[in-house]
Amino acid sequence: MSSSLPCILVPGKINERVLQRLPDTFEIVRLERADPDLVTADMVDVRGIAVSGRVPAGLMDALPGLEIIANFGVGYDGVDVKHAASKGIVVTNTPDVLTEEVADTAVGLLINTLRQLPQAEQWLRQGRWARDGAFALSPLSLRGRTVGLYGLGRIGLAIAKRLEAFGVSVAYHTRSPRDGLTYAYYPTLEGLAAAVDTLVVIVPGTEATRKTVNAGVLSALGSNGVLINVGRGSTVDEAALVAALQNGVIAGAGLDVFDNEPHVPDALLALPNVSLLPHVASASVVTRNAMADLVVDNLKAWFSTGKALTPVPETPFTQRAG
Ligand code: A2R
Repeated sequence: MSSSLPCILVPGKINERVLQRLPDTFEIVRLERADPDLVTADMVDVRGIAVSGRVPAGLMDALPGLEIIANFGVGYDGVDVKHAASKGIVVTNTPDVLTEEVADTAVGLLINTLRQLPQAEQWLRQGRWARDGAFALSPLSLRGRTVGLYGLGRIGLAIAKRLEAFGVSVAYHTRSPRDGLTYAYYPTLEGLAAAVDTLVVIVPGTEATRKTVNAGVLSALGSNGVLINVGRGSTVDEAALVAALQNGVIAGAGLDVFDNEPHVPDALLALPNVSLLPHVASASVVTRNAMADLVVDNLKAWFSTGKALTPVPETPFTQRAG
């Protein structure tokens, strides 16, 4: 690790385009996983991390020259951002470039959940249409629904705009109301859940949002209620959700994210009234390429101008100000 190019550590797996683009400007070091015990003495030159996944405090502490962590994804709950901020390390994420893709997927998942389209396709593929006749009518529909958004940031707003075009009412809960919008605002999540029959979760996975979609919220959503989660699995109390789905407390759920990915509880897999996706909301080639480019461009900007393109709010540092 003696070249004059800044040295970037890539722990674990990351999008191929990041690995293709980094060597133009950087020296690359790979680590099997984000484990400080795997760091060797020659990694003392590491000045940046490009990561899709976790960066624990211990890994930051093991790299004395670390200046920047470029996270692949808008959610950066895998990075110990508090620790990074305390050490003056800038953390970047990939906002905006995935907003429309995730909003598209959220609406697709909502309709799949309500209209059982994945199950209907299986019916066709298994030859049951010809053998057994028409697929059963879906008990649920988007028609006449009121959708509550838990989170109305970049992605939440893009979902809300799509839902307006579908002719359904939209309401939301965030900590502070957004100016200039006509959607009904609810200062509590339980208040929102009680006012709507469809709840779409699109908040970040933080301590403040952890398990906030709990038994009380699900009960307020009611027996015609549908929960869609495209934010983070940690926001939903999964055991309470399974119980609510099993007992008819709510009618159905569509989930792209889970508490312990890639492991999905058997109890969820066994339920007929859920639609499950393997965390694919942003997972198209075009959008993942744009995210990869933003990871690399953040690192390039940091080492050429001293300013990252998209630092997270907790680490608004520049190289000069530190
Ligand atoms: O609470 P506010 O006013 O800061 O609104 C933000 C809301 N939010 C919360 N709402 C209620 N209780 C909380 N504890 C809470 N924390 C945050 O979530 C805002 O409306 C929204 C976040 O929006 P953005 O920062 O623009 O994020 P973006 O790009 O929409 O992505 C959201 C999440 C990512 O963090 C990933 O976990 C996932 O979607 O892909």
